Amino acid sequence: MIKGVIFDLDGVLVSTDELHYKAWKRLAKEIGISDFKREDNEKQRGVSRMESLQIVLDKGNKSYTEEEKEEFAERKNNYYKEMLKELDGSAVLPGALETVKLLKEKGIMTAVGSASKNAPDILEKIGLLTYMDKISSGLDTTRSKPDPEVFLVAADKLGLPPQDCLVIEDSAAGVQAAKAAGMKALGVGPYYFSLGADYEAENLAVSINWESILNEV
Ligand code: B16
Ligand code: MG
Repeated sequence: MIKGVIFDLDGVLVSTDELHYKAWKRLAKEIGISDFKREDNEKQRGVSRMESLQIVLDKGNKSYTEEEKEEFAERKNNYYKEMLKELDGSAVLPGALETVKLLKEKGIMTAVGSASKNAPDILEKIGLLTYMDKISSGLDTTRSKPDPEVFLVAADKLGLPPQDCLVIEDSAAGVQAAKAAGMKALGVGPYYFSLGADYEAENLAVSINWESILNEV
C-alpha cells in the first residue's frame, strides 16, 4: 500500500522550463554560443545544474577549467533567481494543487524529490511549501537522477520504506531513478507515454484512479 507520494518539482508541480531556458540562453550568448535552442533545453529536464551546463558547453568547441565552469553555473543561477522573483501561484501546473490536497485528505504523506537547489524557494513562491511534509532537493544530494538518491532521501525523511512510496515524474531519468529506488512511478507531462512508468497520465488535471494506484500491492 502506498503511504507517501514524492513529487518531482519542475514539470510536475510547476513549469520553470522557460525560465531555465532564458537564463541558459543568456549565459550561452555571453560565452559565444549563439545556437543554444529550445530542443537543447529539453535535454536539461530533470538534469543537475552542472550537467545542464555541460549540455550548453557541448554546443561550443572550447574547453574550460572547473573554476570557469563554476562561475558560469553561478552566473546562470543568478539570472534564473532574478526571474524567479516574479514566480507566484499562477505557475502551478493544472491539477497539481488539487492532487496534493486530495492525497493529504486521504492521509497520504507528501514530499518533493527534485534535482533543483532552488526547490524550497520555488515551493514557497508558488504556495505549495505548506502542503509538503518533506523536501529532498539538490541541496541534500550529490548524485543526479537516474541515481535513486533524491527519492531515497525523500522516503527516509518521510520515515517510509521505498516500497510504500509512489513517485510522480515527467522525465525518463526520474522514472528510472524511482524504479532504482524500488518505488512505483506515475509518468506525467508531454512525454508521459514514453517514460516507462508504471502508471501514466497526460497531466494531473485528468481523472486518475487513485484508489487503485494507492492500494495496489
Ligand atoms: P537548479 P526537477 C530540475 O528540476 C530541472 O528540471 C533541471 O532543468 C535543472 O537543471 C535542475 O532541476 C537543477 O536546478 O539549477 O535550480 O539547482 O525536474 O528535478 O524538479
Ligand atoms: Mg522534472
